[in-house]
Amino acid sequence: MLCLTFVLFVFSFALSTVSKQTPFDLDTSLPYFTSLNTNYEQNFFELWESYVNGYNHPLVLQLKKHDKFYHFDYMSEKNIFINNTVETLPDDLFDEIRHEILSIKTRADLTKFKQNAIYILVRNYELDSLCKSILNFLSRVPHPYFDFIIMNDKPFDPFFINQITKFIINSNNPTTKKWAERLITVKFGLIKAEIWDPLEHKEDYTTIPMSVIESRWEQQEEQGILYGGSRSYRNMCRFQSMNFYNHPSLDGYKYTMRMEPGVEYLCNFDPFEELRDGVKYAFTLSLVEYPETIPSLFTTYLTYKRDEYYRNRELFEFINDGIGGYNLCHFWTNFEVISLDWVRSEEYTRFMEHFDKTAGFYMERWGDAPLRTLAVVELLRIDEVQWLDIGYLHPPFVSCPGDLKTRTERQCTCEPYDFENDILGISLVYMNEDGFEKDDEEEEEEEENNDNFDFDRITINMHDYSCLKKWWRYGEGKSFL
Ligand SMILES: Nc1nc2c(ncn2[C@@H]2O[C@H](COP(=O)(O)OP(=O)(O)OP(=O)(O)O)[C@@H](O)[C@H]2O)c(=O)[nH]1
Ligand SMILES: [Mg+2]
Repeated sequence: MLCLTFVLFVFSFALSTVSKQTPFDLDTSLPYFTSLNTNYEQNFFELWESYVNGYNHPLVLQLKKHDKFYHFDYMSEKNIFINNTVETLPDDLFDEIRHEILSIKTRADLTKFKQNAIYILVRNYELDSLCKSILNFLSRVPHPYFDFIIMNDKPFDPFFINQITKFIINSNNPTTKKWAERLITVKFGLIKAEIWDPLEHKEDYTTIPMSVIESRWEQQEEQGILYGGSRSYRNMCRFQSMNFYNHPSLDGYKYTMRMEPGVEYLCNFDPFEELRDGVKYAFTLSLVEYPETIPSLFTTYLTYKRDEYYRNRELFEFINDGIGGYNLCHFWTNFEVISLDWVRSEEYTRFMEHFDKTAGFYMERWGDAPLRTLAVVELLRIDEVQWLDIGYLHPPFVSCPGDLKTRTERQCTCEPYDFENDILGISLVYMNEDGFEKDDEEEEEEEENNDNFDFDRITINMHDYSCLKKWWRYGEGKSFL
């Protein structure tokens, strides 16, 4: 049984206290254990009971009412912030932290450290691939004691919660375990239906009839547009573009690094420590968007009325195709480090609402990556954006530092060059056994046979997919090559 204290926060006053014990050692006597006792919570306990009794419980719990319930917070009973704030920590404990995390010299540094979080949006069935990414992350970051904020539009399965907290807090790594237990809180946030899926209250969202929207999805599906027929993918893109940072579980944090299930970090790095002062957005890969997913995005952008926020658009050349259009370059948001103060600002909100009111997220299939990119270009200065030269894999693309010294220092396990063809590349492609790129027929055959794709790392010419060269030219300037 996990030796975890299960702490439940809600944002309003407590209405009642639940007296059941869960295997997370829920201690209802703690003063901060409060509960609105919603159906969600009730269901959660029922689900838990069936779980401990060995029933084959459903993976996804259907939630009838979750308007008041926001998140569970988990921390070990050894967590030093259960009874302390940064200011009230005893001096000897603070000294111990300073010796462990050298970048923390003052209590203000510790406050700053605590304001960083890893943010993950995920589904219950992605448990395995998320655990792998988390384990990989924990082994790559020198002091991986950030809080984890994990969100879902469906209630998290208790088994999911159990495993994830175990990997993050009770990690088997003895060198990090002590501080993980003392410093990390893991929060499991539930996203309200009306925030996640505005079409549930369509009359408040758009006058476009549902039949019209659905026929657009069918058309896009027939055209073979990636996720063209998916409502949930669209909800996800809209949530990542203009909502995640307002979830109450992120209150009090100032920066998040986004993580996704299935990604790998191929070099040592620290997503927050490496940020220059004043940076509001950091990325590692920049690619070209599928044009058919965003037919009207750029014209919608051009109709945005600037006012006092107008900032000279220093970064516009990065997305300029030279003839008045969009060159499709975007930051790949599945890895991003982002200032929450920035995205919570009035200017960012107003910018996103301009797009959202056209219902383009649903009529077309706008990804959060081009949306975020346009916001960066519109609202940030060059010195507020940073390219992080780290090794990162989100299949099928990978980035790897081009500079040997960087790769050595960061202990990278990736290779950035195709030596044979003398090409600097960024990509992974599907390979057959002979080492040649798989053609469509081979891939289809594999899919039919349910074979796993073999990923083999080869690099391909970055001109074809990557916008990094443009970034070096119009953004910060290139730092290698
Ligand atoms: N809770 C929840 N999470 C979702 C949903 N759809 C996507 N996500 C998460 O949102 C993130 C982006 O979704 P992905 O499916 O990875 O989208 P993508 O990266 O554009 O596409 P892939 O190439 O398939 O990875 C991931 O962290 C997913 O786990 C959903 O319907 N519910
Ligand atoms: Mg993904």
